[in-house]
Amino acid sequence: MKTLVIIDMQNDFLSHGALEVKGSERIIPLINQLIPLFDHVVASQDWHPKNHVSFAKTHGKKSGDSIFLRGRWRPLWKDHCIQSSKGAKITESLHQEKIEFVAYKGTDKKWDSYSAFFDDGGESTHLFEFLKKHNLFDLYFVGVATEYCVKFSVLDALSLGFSVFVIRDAIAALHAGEEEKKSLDEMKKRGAKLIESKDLFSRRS
Ligand code: VGL
Ligand code: ZN
Repeated sequence: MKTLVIIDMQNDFLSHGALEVKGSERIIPLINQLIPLFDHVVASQDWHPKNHVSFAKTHGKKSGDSIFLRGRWRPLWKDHCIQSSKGAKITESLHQEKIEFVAYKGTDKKWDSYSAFFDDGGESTHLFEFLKKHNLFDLYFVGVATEYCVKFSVLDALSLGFSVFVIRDAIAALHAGEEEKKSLDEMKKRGAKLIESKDLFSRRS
């Protein structure tokens, strides 16, 4: 059965948010139109404690700086999506009634988590367990940000054996351009099918 996976449509990633993703407002009405086409809907929420490892301030650095941590360079961000803050809320303009499960990610102070499935320490958000329990193996991804949470969630979903679709016009990138293109190519190469929302609408009519 087809499951829509809505990644991080939270106030902090929208306009005036701490980490604004340009184009994220534009995809809200589209996601709302897609929701009724799906049997199941799940979502993820970036959900950080204060002084999270991904925050520049935690390390006395500026956003945009990187730190070398546990084997690789990791970008540092402005404080964002702090647990229970307004910025961490899923935007009220999104129709949320059908959301059956929310994967909270980046909840451990010591680990970041771009993936909606596992954090960098390997801890599960229980999204995989939920999908498996309900036999939901066809996943359609929408949301933000293309080159971070969408990409890493998609790659994990592929590794876990799901059939993965990315609805190209219903995702948005933090940095549109080269990084965005590289991420789309990587998802495609690994086996994700890139589709357009019109492919889904037309199938119905
Ligand atoms: C994200 C940067 C930091 C995302 C989350 O949702 O793509 N990006 N935390
Ligand atoms: Zn984050």
